[in-house]
Amino acid sequence: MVERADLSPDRRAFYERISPLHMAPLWETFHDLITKEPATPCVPCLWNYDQVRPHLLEAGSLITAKEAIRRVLVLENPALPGQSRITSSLYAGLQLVLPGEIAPAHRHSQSALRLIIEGAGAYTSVEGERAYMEKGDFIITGAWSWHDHGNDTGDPVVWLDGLDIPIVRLFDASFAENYREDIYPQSKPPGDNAARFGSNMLPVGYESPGRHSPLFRYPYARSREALEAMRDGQDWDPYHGLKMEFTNPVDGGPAMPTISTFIQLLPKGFTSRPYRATDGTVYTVIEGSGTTEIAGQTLSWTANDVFVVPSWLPHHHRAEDDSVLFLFSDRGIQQKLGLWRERKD
Ligand code: GTQ
Repeated sequence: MVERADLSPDRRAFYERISPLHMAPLWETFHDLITKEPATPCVPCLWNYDQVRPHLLEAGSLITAKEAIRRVLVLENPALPGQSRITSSLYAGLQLVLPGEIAPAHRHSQSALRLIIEGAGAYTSVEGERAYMEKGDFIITGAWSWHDHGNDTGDPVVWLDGLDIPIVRLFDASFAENYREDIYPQSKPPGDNAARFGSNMLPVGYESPGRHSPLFRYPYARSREALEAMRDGQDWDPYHGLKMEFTNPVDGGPAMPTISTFIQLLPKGFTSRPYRATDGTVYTVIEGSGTTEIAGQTLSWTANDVFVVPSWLPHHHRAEDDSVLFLFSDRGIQQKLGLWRERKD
């Protein structure tokens, strides 16, 4: 019901009469619904890893990965508390798997990505093949893929999870299933996926069973080497430095239909020009340090920090050191729907 002091008595009475019929006057909400420009409810925010890490490890002493199913601290946009959203359309969280633990096998409609922050040698198993994790590696678990996580190393492993939970929620289209055992049977040797789909070849006659990339591990060592090689060209984009998108080798589109993913190199001393786009974006700092100014607010970041730049807020970066950022957003789905826009201010 519209609560407004300046509402005339006859209009108020009318609104009260139609309310029990589950109707409301559009003219009272029109300008909030159809805004002239994006008006995100989200705010910029940074999670400093050194500050967050002790709490994540404390969660490790409160609950096992198995009991929790997924032991994750959700990164909530401060303007959307309790909604498990870092932007309006995306979810992010930090997941901890301690030595000897497993996170049991399941699958769901939601697409997931992992960006490894700490630890080396733990694994995510995707459809029966283990992807061993190193810092900076980017791993996808496409919609409805069986996956479990495990850590046979002596150290904790932490990664950033990015999922399209709010998108699937928007459509009320969530399904999920647990596997009957904790660990999904290993049917392929580690590396099989990289050989088939990550070697600039595809199996002849290959038809993708899903909409996501069949390649599920994008190793940091390879992405980093590529960025370093391109750097020699000194061909810096004034808005992006050097920015590359991770693609599905089958169609060249985003690695997952609902989540687009990028890696960005900003050389020491580089200041990007002010830029904005309709895709609210989650950044993880893989290497380096710097600042990002977002609509007048400055976030200072260093390795392992996570921060969010909401939709359509003008922003620019300054790298204090050679910096590599991993980004994810809903850009691909917006582009498919004809909604995506950018502005180079
Ligand atoms: O690893 O499967 O952060 O299902 C949230 C939901 C991680 C996962 C999350 C999940 C997962």
